[in-house]
Formats: sequence, C-alpha cells, structure tokens
Amino acid sequence: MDITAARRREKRKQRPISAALALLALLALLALLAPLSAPAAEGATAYAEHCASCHGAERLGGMGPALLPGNLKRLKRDEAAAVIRRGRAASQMPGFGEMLDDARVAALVEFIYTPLDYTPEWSAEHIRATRRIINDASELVTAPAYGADPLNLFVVVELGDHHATILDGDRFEPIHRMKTHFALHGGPKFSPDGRFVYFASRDGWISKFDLWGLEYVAEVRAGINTRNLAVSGDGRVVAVANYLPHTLVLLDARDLSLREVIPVTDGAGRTSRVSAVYGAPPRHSFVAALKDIPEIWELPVDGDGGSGPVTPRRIVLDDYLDDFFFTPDYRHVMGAARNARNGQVVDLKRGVKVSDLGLDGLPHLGSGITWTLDGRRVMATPHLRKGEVTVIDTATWETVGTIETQGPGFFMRSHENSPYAWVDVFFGPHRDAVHVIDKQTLEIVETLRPAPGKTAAHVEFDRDGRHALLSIWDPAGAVVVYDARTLEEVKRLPMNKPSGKYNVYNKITLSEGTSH
Ligand code: DHE
Repeated sequence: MDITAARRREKRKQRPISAALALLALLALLALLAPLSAPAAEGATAYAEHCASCHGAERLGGMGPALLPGNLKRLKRDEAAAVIRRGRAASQMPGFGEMLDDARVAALVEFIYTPLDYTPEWSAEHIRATRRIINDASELVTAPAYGADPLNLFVVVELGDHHATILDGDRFEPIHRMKTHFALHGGPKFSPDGRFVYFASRDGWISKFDLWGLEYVAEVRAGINTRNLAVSGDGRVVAVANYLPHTLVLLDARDLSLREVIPVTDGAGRTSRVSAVYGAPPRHSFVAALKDIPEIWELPVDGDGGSGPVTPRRIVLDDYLDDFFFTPDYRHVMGAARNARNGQVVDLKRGVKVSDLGLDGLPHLGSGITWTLDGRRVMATPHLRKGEVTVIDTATWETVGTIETQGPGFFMRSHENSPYAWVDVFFGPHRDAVHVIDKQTLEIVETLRPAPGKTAAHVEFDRDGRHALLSIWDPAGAVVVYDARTLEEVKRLPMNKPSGKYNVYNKITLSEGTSH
C-alpha cells in the first residue's frame, strides 16, 4: 500500500462519528484553509451551517443523499439552485430561499459540484471491519418470547427518535420498542418464515433483528449511502443497493457476513448509483434498477447457488429507472425515471422493453398495489407531483382509470379481503387527508382526517385485512387503527413520528395490497 493511500485510510478511520463533531472539525479546517477563494469558502461555510447535518459533514450523505459531482450528474446547476431555494418535493429537503441570498446559493452550488480531494471508499475490507454479531445464532430463543401471533406482528418504524416498535396485530398493543440506526429508509424486509426482520439505514447500516427473542442478531455497514435492501426468496442472501459507493452488496442472511461486493459499472468506465433492489422469488433472483446507467440488472443468487461470484444479467433500456414495480407473476417490471414523461414496461423473461406507460406525474411505483377489476389485473400508483392515482391494466398496459385526489400522495395500500384501497395526500395543504377508494367503482368513498393539520400517511393492513393502520407523521404522532370495513377508528397508539408499518404475514405471503 503506498503512503498516501495509507494516510487516507488512517484519516478515514479517524473520521468523527458524530455529525456535530464533524461539523466543528470542518469549520476549524476551513479557518486554516487560507487559499480557499472567497466564494468557495462561502459555499463551504453555508454547507456546514445548513446542509451538513443531513448530507454529512464530508458530503458523503446521511439522511439526505451524498452531494458530490458524480451523484449530481442528472441535476443541472440551476436546478440544484432551485432545490436549495425551494426544497425538493417528495423528500425531507426543505427550502432555504429565505435564509440564503442568491450569492450564497450560487456559492453553495459551486461547492457541492466541486470534487472531493479524495475518493470515498467503502471496500469489502471496510464492510467486514464493521460487522458485529450481537447475539450468536446458538443463543437465540427456540420459541417466541410472548403470547401474540408472531405472524400478525407489525414492525413500526418511528423516525422521530430512530426507534422501532413491535406491535401485536391482534390486540394492537406494543410488545417491544428498540433503538434503530439513524434514519431508516425503505421497507424493512423479512426472512421467508417471518422470524427475522432486516433494516437498512440511509447511511448504510444493515441490522438483523429476531422477532421471536426481540433482540438484534447482527449488524454491518454495507455502504456510505444506501437506498434499500432485499432478501432472496430462499432467505439466504441479503442484497443492498448503494448510492455511495456505486455497488450492490450481497450478504449472508444468517450473520450478515460479506459474500460479495459487485461494482456497478457499464464496463466502459461509467459507474452508477443503484435506485433500488428487490427480491424476485419466482425468478430466483434479485432485480435492481440503476440511476446513472439505463439498465436493469438481474442477479441470479437464489436456490442453492450464490456461493460463487454473481454475474449480473444486464437489460439495456432507453431510459433510467428511479422506481419500479413487479407484476404479481414477476414477469414484468413497470418502471419510471423521476424526470421522465412516461414510464416503461420491461419483460424480464425476454429482456426487452415492451411498452410505454402513461405515467407523467412522478409515480411512486414502489408503493403500487394490484387487484382484480372487471376480470383484469390492474395496478394502481400514486404520484409524487400530481394529485391523482393512475390505474393501469397489466395485460394491455393501458390506463383504465384516473382518480383525482386532494394532492400528491406517497403510499397506497389495500388487502385481498378489503374492497377499499387507501392512498395518502402527503404533500400540500391537504396532507392531513387520506382517501379511501372503492376498488371496483374507482370512486373515493371517504376522506379521513385523523389529526387535522398533521401529515397522515402510510397504511398497512393486519393479516386478515380487518384493520388498517395509519401513521400520523409527527413527534407527537400516533398509529391510528381503523376498522377496515366501517372505517371507524378503533384505537390510537401514541408514537414518535411513525413512518412505515409492516405486517409480517402480508409481507411474507406477498399480499397484493402491500409492498414487497
Ligand atoms: Fe422513500 C420506500 C425511494 C423519499 C419514506 N423509498 C422507498 C423505496 C424507494 C424509495 C426506492 C422502496 C424501498 C424498499 O421498500 O425496499 N424515497 C425514495 C426516493 O427516491 C425519495 C423520493 C427521495 C429520497 O430522499 O430518497 C424518497 N421516502 C422518502 C421520504 O422523504 C420519506 C417519506 C421519509 C423518509 O423516511 O425519508 C420516505 N420510503 C419511505 C418509506 C418506505 C419507502 C416509509 C417504505 C414503504 C413501504 O411500505 O414499503
């Protein structure tokens, strides 16, 4: 190893772990860097003041994405300035227009498009060094440590203080609450038998939790900025999609030990962030969409293989995919780029694009659901930029219905046993509203406002579809339990900014009404 690399490595090892300390260190460093030009210094100072707490002191990402030229390739500078001024729809990014004048915004843009003076690295070696066995497999309990139905538990992520609550899905009583890593994002994923749940945090930590013994099993940091994780259909492999570095990471699901780091590259020097990765159980594979290379990758890691290096199957597309959805048979991927005018359908068997989709409102396809309407299988998705839900026939790919809502929505849910689909109005003045839609008439039959003025979002049903649980996204928030037939409130459980709720049974049976 050369001395510079060793020094860099040492420097990285010494990185302060707390954002506050890192911020102080950065400010001190700025004071010493006399040669910085005035605008560059101004940008760095503005960054330390306003951005570092979410995007990381070194711009490597945290709650927010990494702000490095490579990650901003698809964002023009004037668009970046607009995001700084006005915030970003469909994310936690607020606007700073009232705090920063035009010169400071310009300096900030300059700063975030300036390359780092080192290449952030998160190699196999770094990953291995972070792995920690918290409870050895031999010490885990042999039966659930409580009386509740282990398959009707809900895992509720509470973003307010970075905790998760395990909820008895019959009595709606919390049975356990534990600390999580900072800023979990994406759906936690379950082992196929529902015993274990895996969490991913935005800053790359993957944790495995035993839902019988109610204790963590292991954890590992698989990336610097992570999108999500997936578990293979046979439960043996965990795949992690990273923004930074540009990798897919495969872990052994038993103890989170590293199996493989797969660099995401087109083979011609271009690398890419991974938009998301999902398990495709009937295909015995993982499927990943890429953000900077217009390709879908399929990783055949299921079955008893997967112990050797994985060769991704690459499907070349004519546009990027930021978000996607599988048809129930996992034959087709319905995907869209955030800035696209249309979505696209890819046939995974043939490896080709087969249709365009009429989706132009920034669809949040990851939260789409399906049901049967007039004998045909339809999928429905809310949009992050438009107050409507689009309903698409999954045989013809035609839009069969558009339901106008009171504003753009984030999450949509239903259940095989429920006649209704629920969609939130996450953005705008009606963000406290949730619509209940009749799945056959496509009419809104009820608009609920469980806590006027507070964001109401993300529904999940219990295992038999009799109750629907809804989050009030507020530090003094709650999970509100509704009778899914009468739409009457049954119970309200105080929680600290609860975000997603995940029912074990619905997830492991791949219910048509929830995300997988
Ligand atoms: Fe999410 C799931 C992408 C912003 C809360 N979000 C997902 C998934 C993707 C995604 C690809 C599916 C992963 C999975 O289930 O494995 N989210 C994005 C974005 O690109 C976006 C718009 C910008 C970003 O900042 O990354 C974004 N998401 C947010 C938020 O601002 C939310 C509301 C708050 C937060 O936690 O940051 C948010 N996203 C969620 C939740 C899920 C999710 C709760 C899981 C939904 C589920 O039920 O499965």
